[in-house]
Amino acid sequence: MSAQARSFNEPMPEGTRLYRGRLSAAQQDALLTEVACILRAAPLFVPRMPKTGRPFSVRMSNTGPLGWVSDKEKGYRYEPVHPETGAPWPAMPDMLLRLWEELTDYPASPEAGLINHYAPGARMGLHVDVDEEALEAPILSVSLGCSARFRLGGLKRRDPTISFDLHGGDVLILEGPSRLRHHGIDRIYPGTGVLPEEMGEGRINITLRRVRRP
Ligand SMILES: O=C(O)CCC(=O)C(=O)O
Ligand SMILES: [Mn+2]
Repeated sequence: MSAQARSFNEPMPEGTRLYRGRLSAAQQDALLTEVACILRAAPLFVPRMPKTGRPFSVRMSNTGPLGWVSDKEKGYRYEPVHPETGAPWPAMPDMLLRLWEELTDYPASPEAGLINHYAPGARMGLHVDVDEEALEAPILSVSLGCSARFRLGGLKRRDPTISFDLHGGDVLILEGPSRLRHHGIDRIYPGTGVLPEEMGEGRINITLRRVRRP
């Protein structure tokens, strides 16, 4: 195991846990194969901003009983079915459920696995994950494919931010005092990772969330 894979917590604010290289190359490949299968059943869609209808640059899909969606009319929310196909979201891979069990002590499974696809040029503005009732549950996010610049802010939008890179195989957890920190992706670094061919160049991020209180 490389020194990078072993490093556990870089200096991070309380409640922010970064596991560098938590997934081996073989585990990343296996997970990407599962994601490819999920995306065949639940194709990436373009979410839109509430009210303006402006498209996100990130395309999304979901796995698990609930999926995060957003459109002009009804805004940010969780839905049990895909907004375009109307089909239930595909089941969450065991690997992700096990990762949640191993790294969190939350007493219930995640309900939503939001899959974000960043093509070169895509980004995600500074935001807070706040559409969940179970705000006491951690957010666990897995990075695959190309590396990206992650920005972590404070509880208020204008608080100072820190930035660090997330690479394929990294796992980031926001919980407790960090659960409501602002965060976003400034950019991805094309050419730094590989996705299955049908996904094209870019980065996949899977964000596991508990939505309802158990
Ligand atoms: O892509 C990432 O690493 C972050 C994604 C994110 O913050 C979200 O989906 O809410
Ligand atoms: Mn988020």
